[in-house]
This record gives sequence, structure tokens and C-alpha cells, in this order.
Amino acid sequence: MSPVHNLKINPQRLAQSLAALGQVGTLEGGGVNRLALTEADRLGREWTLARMRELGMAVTIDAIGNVTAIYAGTEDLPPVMTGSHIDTVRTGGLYDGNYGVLAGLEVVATLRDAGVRPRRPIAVAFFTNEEGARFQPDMMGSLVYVGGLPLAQALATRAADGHTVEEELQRIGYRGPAAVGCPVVDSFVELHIEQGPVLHQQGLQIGVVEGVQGISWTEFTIEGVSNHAGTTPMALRHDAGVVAVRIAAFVHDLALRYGGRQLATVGSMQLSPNLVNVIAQRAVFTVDLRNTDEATLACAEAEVHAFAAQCAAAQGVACSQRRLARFEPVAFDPLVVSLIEQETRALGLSALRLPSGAGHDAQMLARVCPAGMIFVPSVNGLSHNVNEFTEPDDLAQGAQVLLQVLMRLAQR
Ligand code: HGY
Ligand code: MN
Ligand code: MN
Ligand code: MN
Repeated sequence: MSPVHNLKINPQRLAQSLAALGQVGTLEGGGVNRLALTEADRLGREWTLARMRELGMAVTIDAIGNVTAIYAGTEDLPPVMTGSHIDTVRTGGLYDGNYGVLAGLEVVATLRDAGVRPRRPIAVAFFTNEEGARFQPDMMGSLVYVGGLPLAQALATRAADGHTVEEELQRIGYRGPAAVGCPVVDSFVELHIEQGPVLHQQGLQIGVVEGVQGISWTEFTIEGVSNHAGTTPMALRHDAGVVAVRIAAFVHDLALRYGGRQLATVGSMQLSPNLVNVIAQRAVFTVDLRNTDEATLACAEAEVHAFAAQCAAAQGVACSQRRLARFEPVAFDPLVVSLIEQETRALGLSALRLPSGAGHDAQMLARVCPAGMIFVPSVNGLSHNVNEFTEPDDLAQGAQVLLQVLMRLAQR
């Protein structure tokens, strides 16, 4: 057996690190809130950096706050990179993103304990604002890292709370000195929970991810006329609220009508003045559309925008849109996908090839190097939910697959 297959990650150490990071930004009753660039995110970054330094890794922080730690190889070659994110949504779980970063550090700890230096360096990264919950687009840090979004544009992005990315990076001390821009990376493999029901429903252990579906995020603003709920005849209203909810219902029904892999979500909606006896003057809401097929996704977008315009005109209100994020479907590198499948089989684990429903940093790194992803099951498919859970055995097995895949790539 080659030395790679003698190396075993330490499940207890991995579980302890997940629990420890899960204490940072913890919510009463469980779950985590570490929205990007908040104080909780800063504390999570500090904890993770300390862990990287304990492992003797050389750490770099770039101008958008991406953090990369290097475990040196025997040769100074482009590294094999792994990683994910440690920012969370407001009602996050312990595993989304965190698992991929901490499993990468567990792989390094295992190599260090065994005194093993692969030929290529191994890099473990966490990228800024993967979630896009506070600042859009999502995967912002990795998108800047691969040159897909100008740094200045990212830094100028303003959250609904009025702060810009630049201000918040400065405030938490993560406007790093290193220039952005991906140094040459040999390959990138991200380990992540599935966040959907497929593996858990089918009782499978590993997801061999073939790609990531397309994502379309749009913010709609409807401007009507506020008026008295008790005196304004229905025919004379310019009700921003009713237009917003009609569009939300249309979006939902469109996904049911399209079927297949079409998904549609209105997850955020604010009415103003938001009072029981005042016809809404303004409505601001978001539409999240996803599909593995680009043409179908574009068709869904066009239908939603046409309906919104027609619905607004009928009610005599103004409708404007702002694109928050738009990513076409991404296919991962077939050689990396196949290598993940080989190492999964070598461990005797059950596996399934599938697309990712969620966006991930790997889809950005795929623009600059061969990339792939490994999934482990999410119990009941729950994620972006404080009850997100993955069995410890599944966490350990995923990390073991990651170790073996990284070593195969790093020995090339
Ligand atoms: O929305 C997503 O898919 C990711 O969690 N940012
Ligand atoms: Mn994630
Ligand atoms: Mn997420
Ligand atoms: Mn994600």
C-alpha cells in the first residue's frame, strides 16, 4: 500500500475543531451567526488563523480578506489547494463552509504528525463572504481571487445596513497586505456538506460533485403610493405590497411549472411603511432562481421580469430591478472528478455523482485551475438552518477522502 493509504485523519480532532469554531457567533438554542465581516466573522477568522499558525503554516491575507495557509512540500511548485468559507448566513449551522476549511487543516495536521511532506505544497484557504447574505454577490472573495470581479468594485459594495466591504474589512483588520489575484494553483478540491437531501435519502456516503448549477439573484423595488387602508377604494390603489406578493407567487409557481431542476425562492421582502392600516408605498424583495441548464435559467429570468413589468403596470406602480449575482452553470474537471471517485471507491465508500445545488468557492477556482468537490450527507437535507447536521462518521469519511485526493494531486 502506498504511504498515502496508511495516513488516517483523526476524527476526534476534527469533531473538536468543528465544535470549537461552532462556539464563535453561536446562537441561543444552537446554530451560528457569523455574517461576513461582522465581529463574529472576525472572531471566527482569528480562531482559524491561530489554528493555521499552530500547524506551522505560512499565512497570507489578501486585500479582500481571503486567507491562504501553506503547508510546504518538498518542492516549490504550485500548491494543491483546498478550503471553503467560514462566514455563515444569519441562521447558519456548524458545517456549511467550516467543515471544508477545518477538514483541510485536519489533513495538514495528519501529514505533520506523520512527518509527511508531499511533493507539492498544500494550501488551505478560506474566502471572504462566500454566503453573499450581507454583501452580494455570493462567493465574492473567491470571485475577486480569480479575477472575476474587480477589487475596487467589491470593496465599494454596500450592505443594506449601510456599510461597505472596505469599511468592514478595515474595521475587523482584514484588509490584508497581499495583492489579490490567484497565484498559480495546481488544483482545487473543496469538501462540503451536500446541503440537500439526495445522499441522506439514498443512504449514500460520498457525493462526487460534477459541477454547480447556475444562480440568478435579482432585487426588485416596487414604488407605489401609500394611502389609508380604510378609505381608499380598491380601484384607486397603487399598492406596492400586492404587486410584490403576486410576483413572489408567480416565481414559486414558475418553478413548479418548469419542473426538473428549476428552483425559485423569494427569501427576503421588506414593505414600507409596513403598518397594518397603510397601503404599502414600497416593497423591496429578492428573487433567487437556479437551474443546471443555462438556457432554462435565462428563460425563467425573462418570464419573471416580464410578469413583474406587466403586474406593476396593471397596478400603476413603478418596478425596478438590480442584479445581485449571476453565475452560469460550472462543470468541474473530469480528471479531478474521476480521482475523487477512485479514492472514494478505494475506501469502500458508497458514492453518487451529482451537481451542486448550492454555490461554492470551488466554482470560482474552476476558472483558473482543475477543480472538484466532495460532498457528505446532510441529515434530512437541512442547511442554512440552525439544525444543520452531518453524522460524525460521515464527516470523518469525507475528510479521509479529501486527504487521499489531495495527496494524489500533491504527489504528481
Ligand atoms: O447561495 C448559495 O448557494 C451559497 O450558499 N452562497
Ligand atoms: Mn457553503
Ligand atoms: Mn451557504
Ligand atoms: Mn455556498
